[in-house]
Amino acid sequence: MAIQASVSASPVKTPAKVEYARIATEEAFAPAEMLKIYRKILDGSDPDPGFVSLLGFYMSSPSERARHIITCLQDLGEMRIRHMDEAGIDRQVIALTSPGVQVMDKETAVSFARVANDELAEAVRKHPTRFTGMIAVAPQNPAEAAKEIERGVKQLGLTAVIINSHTQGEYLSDPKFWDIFEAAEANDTPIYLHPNTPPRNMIQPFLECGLDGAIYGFGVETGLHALRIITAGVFDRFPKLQMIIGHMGEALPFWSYRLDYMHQATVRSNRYETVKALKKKPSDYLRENFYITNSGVAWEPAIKFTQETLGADRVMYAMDYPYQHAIDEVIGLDGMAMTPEAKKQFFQTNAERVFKIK
Ligand code: 1DF
Ligand code: MN
Repeated sequence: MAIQASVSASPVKTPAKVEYARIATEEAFAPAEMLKIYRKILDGSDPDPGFVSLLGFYMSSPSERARHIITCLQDLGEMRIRHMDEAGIDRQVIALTSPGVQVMDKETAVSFARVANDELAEAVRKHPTRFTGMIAVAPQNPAEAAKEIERGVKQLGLTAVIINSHTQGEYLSDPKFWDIFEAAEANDTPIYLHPNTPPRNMIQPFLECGLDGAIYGFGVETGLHALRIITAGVFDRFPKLQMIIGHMGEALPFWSYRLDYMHQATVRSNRYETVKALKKKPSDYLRENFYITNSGVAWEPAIKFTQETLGADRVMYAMDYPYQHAIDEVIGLDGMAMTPEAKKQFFQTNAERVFKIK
């Protein structure tokens, strides 16, 4: 099947009314105050190269796409809802845009996560039928992150956690972060592991050819992160923990066979101290502990492959507004050759269950 990608908000007609609600599950916002903090970091000494390449670009480029994105990110009101109406999106599940607070110093990150969560919760209270929100946390301080997860669930009514992949080069596979997993499991809330640009010690070969961002670096870095979490035994320790990964599972479903074979071969040969036996195969954790969204990938064969290998109850729709604000993709996905039941799971009912939408 041919690949048809569009690059901007296209002047196409609003998608027709359908038998299901369309819930978009990886949608981004950025408070103006966060962009001010970002400006300071960018102007400071030796900022993270991936951050400079990504947010440094969006915050300074005069291009139409960058202006549109920066404008849309800051709105949690009428403009966003108009864009949703134009695109036939019934509900957005919204999270603080990447890299969120993870690029900030520890103290600022902890305090700004609270500010952002309060702001998002307020928007959700104002528009309860259109918005659902995720809890931003600062992995820089795992104990505070755990507290914020509890506050987000119990006091703010937010129903998932957003973590934008690595935190200044550190990965959640390190047990020092596992208070976060414990809190997510205890509060019955999934963690959306969203991409970030590759960290300082990984980015150079990506950066020199312009492949560090959403085109490829995001997927490589975040797929690696999810795999590190699996192979570190996180789901043997926290079997009820659920994670969500976008961009068609950052390609991990496609890797399943090789991951299972080589993981077992590696364990058997005692090749690495760090590769330990797990209770299950890597692909079993993908099927039992991960939900996959199609953010950035409006492509029927990839969606069907993932439904076939993980189950139709594990694959959800996402637009990735405002980064991939493409109405024609919605129309294309409405037209997928799929049973009405599976299509409704994809667009609506899986998200309702995962994000506790009533
Ligand atoms: C981009 C893409 C930026 C995604 C994002 O957040 C993002 C991009 C800063 O195109 O630069 O979330 N995305 O998920 O594909
Ligand atoms: Mn995204």
